[in-house]
Amino acid sequence: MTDRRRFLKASLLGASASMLAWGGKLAAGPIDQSGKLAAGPAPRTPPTTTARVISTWDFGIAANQAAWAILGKGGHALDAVETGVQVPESDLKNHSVGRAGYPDRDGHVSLDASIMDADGNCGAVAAIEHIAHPISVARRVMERTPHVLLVGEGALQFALEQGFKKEELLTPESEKAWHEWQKTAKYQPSINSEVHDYGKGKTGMPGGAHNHDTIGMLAIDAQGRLAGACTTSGMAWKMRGRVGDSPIIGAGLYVDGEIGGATSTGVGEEVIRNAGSFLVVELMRQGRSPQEACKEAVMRIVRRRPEASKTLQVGFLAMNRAGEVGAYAIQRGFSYAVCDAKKQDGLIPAQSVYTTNYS
Ligand code: SD4
Repeated sequence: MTDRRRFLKASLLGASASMLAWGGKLAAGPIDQSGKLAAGPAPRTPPTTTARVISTWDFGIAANQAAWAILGKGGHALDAVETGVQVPESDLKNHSVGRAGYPDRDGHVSLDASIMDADGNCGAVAAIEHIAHPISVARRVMERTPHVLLVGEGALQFALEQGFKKEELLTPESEKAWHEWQKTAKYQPSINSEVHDYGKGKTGMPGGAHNHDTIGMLAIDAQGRLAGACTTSGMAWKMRGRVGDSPIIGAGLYVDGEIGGATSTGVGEEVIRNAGSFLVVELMRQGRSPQEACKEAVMRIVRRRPEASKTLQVGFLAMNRAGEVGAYAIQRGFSYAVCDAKKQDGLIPAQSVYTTNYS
C-alpha cells in the first residue's frame, strides 16, 4: 500500500470511528427532504421585549438618552441607534467622533461609520470627509444602494447626491492639537482608559482628550428588534486613507437577530485581525454569555500578541437578544453606558485583562 493510500484509509477509519461516537447520524444538509431550507442551530436565549440601549464610554450616556427618546416611545431600534450616535458626532468637545474629530496626519478629518439591523441589512462608509453625520450616510448606503460599504471620494459623492451638506469638520481646537502633534509627529495611540477628561490634560493629549475612542451602540426595542451603530474619526494622526474596524461589518459591529450584537472600541487593526464583533456574536451563538464572549474575544487578541497587547486598548461590548449585557477590555478603564426604562444614565466599568495600565 502506498503512503498516500495508507493515509486515506486511516483518515476514513478515523472519521467513521468519530461518527460512531457521535451517534452515527449525518448532520442535516442545508436543504431538508421536503426541499426546504433546514434551520440553523437553535438560539439559546429567548428574545426580550424590554427595550434597552447600551453604548461605549461615558459619552454613551448622552447618546443613549437620545436613543431612549425613541425606544421609550416604542420606536424602532434602528432609528434609535442612528439618532443616539449622532449626539457624539455633533459634540464639539469630543475629538474622536464626527465633527471636531482629530484629523489624520495630513490634517484631514476622515470618518468611519457602520449600521446594522437584526436581519443582516447593513451599510457603512469609510474615510469619508466633510459630512457631519456619517452614520446617516451609512444608513442610506444600507437602504438605498445595492452595496454595503462606500469609501472616500465615492462615499462623499453619494452623500452629496443624497442631499447631505459638505462642511468643514476641522475645528480650530482640533487644528491646534494637530499643529501641536506635528512638533513630534509620532504616531502613538494612547491607551484610552480613563473617563473622558475633556480639557483637563490628564492624558497628555493636546486639549486633554484621548487620541481615539469610538461610539458603538446596540439597542433592542419593545418589539424585540435589535440594531447597532458605530461611528468614529478613528485614530488621530493616522495615515491618510487608513480605515479602522468601525466601518467593517464583523469587526467594529455585528448584529444577528437570532443571537445578539457586538461592537468594539480601541485599536482597530487588532479588532480587524480577529474579526472581533463577529467573533463575539458567534461565541454567544455557541452558548456563551455576552460577558464570556467579550472576554474570549479580548483573550484571542492578547494570546496572539501578548507583548503588543500590553500597550494597547481594545474593548468589546455585547448584548444578546434576551437583553443581557457584557463587556471586556484589555486595559482597565473601559466603561459602557446602559439605559432602559429603569435607569437612563447608567455607566458601568468593564472588567479587563490588566488592572494597571502599562502606559
Ligand atoms: C479605530 N476603533 O478607528 C477605532 C478607534 C477607537 O478607541 O475606537 N478607539 O481603530
